[in-house]
Amino acid sequence: MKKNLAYDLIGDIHGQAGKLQALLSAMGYVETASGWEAPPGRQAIFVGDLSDRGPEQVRVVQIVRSMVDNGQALAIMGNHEFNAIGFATPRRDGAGFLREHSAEKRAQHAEFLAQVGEGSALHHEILDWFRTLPLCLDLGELRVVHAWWHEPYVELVRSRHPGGAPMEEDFLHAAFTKGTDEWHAVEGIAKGLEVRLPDGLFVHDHAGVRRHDVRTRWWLGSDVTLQEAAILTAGQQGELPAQPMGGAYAGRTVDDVPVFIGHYWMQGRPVLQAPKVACLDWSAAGDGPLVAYRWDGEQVLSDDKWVTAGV
Ligand SMILES: [Mn+2]
Repeated sequence: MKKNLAYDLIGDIHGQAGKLQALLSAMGYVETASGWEAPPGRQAIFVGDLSDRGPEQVRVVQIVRSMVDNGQALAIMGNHEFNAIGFATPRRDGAGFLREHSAEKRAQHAEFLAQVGEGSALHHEILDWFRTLPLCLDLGELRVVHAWWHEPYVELVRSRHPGGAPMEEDFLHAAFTKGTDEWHAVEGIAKGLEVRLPDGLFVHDHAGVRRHDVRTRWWLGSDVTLQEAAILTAGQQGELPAQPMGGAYAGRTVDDVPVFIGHYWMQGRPVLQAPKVACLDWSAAGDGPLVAYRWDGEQVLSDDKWVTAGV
């Protein structure tokens, strides 16, 4: 297999096939009879969350899967793929499914279930492919994870599920059992570092749901205040106190290998989160663009390398 010199890292697509095709075209990828082809010496990397929410989720999976099969792309699992697997996997004890079928969780997943046909052969085929995706990638000179590169969790998931082969039943059951090491690791890697707000405080997430936990900018390190670290939708930043995060907080700055992430519904024009941290999710699921970072081997990232499409 050819050695790739350069990668185009692509953010959370959430069924927006039009934005994906526009972005690939903008970067010189070409659609052929066997799928989309990367420019010579390049390969795409998808950071997860292909599914849920958008109008053409099956199409997006087809495009990305054919690119992976043809050596034109790599892909990792996001929390939405992980949840899709759990939603359709029966518990061994017969008590329902690994991810509960509550009204809230079914609503989050309803578009996907409708588009694939819940329980259909296509549904199972897509999930079988999702199960082969790794939760993170370490390519030596760059690292890719959906939400949080946290070394202890990375080591655990790599040893239990390196990707390529389907995620095993034992690991899957453990990862959907709250409080296990596997549960903590997958929660962290695919959903990020969340902290509980002080008593009585809450914020609203991008869907307007009241939350007592907030996602944090783990990449700012541990010497930050709650107000600085919390990732909030516009207008809420001043509502949290400027109190230190405390000794147990696991945030860490990235000083070695650049890390690419998705997940966080960033707003506005794409910018780096830190010299070695790029978030690729700029709300393509909503009104935002689908975003790529064109990486050519640099160890310190640059705001000159963004490509956007779809708005
Ligand atoms: Mn996500």
